Amino acid sequence: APPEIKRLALEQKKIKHPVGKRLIEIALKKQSNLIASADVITSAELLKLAEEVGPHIVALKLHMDIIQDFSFELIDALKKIAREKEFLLFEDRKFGDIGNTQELQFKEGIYKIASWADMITSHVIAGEESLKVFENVGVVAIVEMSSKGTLTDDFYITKALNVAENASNVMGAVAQRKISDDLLLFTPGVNISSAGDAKGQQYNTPERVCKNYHTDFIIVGRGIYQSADAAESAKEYQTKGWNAYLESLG
Ligand code: BMP
Repeated sequence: APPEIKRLALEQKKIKHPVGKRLIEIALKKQSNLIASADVITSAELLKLAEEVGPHIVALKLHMDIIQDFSFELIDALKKIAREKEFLLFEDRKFGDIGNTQELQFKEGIYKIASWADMITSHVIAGEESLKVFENVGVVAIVEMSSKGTLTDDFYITKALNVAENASNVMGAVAQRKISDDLLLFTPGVNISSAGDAKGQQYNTPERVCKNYHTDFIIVGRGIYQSADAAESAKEYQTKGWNAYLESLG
């Protein structure tokens, strides 16, 4: 597709948040709308994966609390790879408490997420004011989940989107449907070769989420980190995701 279409596609979104703008900038430069979910449990595996998928992704999504040997050396090493390969660090913490508790979980404890994460996920169940504590970070609101039987029905989604759109630090939302142009849309539950797992996860292809949901960013976990060659499969998801994104513009 011609470059002016690419420019239009991402700039049509009315994103004011600096982290959202940075993500769009990286996406255009790398021609990627891929976020790899690094759900591995050791520092060594995480760093290896970050090196391998780094060139193909816009952000690396983390669950830092599953790492058995967490340390700030890991954070420093990750930051270095993120800088070199140009991607953001996205902690999928899914906060879901009152503001005061979320603030402690965000800034304190072992992980001190506020000191290194570019982006975080948060539920919006505690209401708009609870989100104010997330400063100097791009917040991605969980408005709809990918799993079978999720409680995020249409009524919840409408109310959650309303909270997300009113909070100035929220740059995007996790959902399985089209949302407004005021927020970036992130869609997990993406896999080329599987329909789901035995624990409720449900998968769609990159084509489906880009064309049917108008997803901006696809999130891929096991499809990449459990494949025989993570770099190769990241490249495949990058190509499939980006092409589907361009085609979704019509
Ligand atoms: P996988 O592609 O291996 O199923 O991993 C999906 C990732 O996205 C996991 O890290 C999960 O926590 C996250 N996720 C999800 O699957 N569904 C949602 O609705 C929200 C998520 O953050």
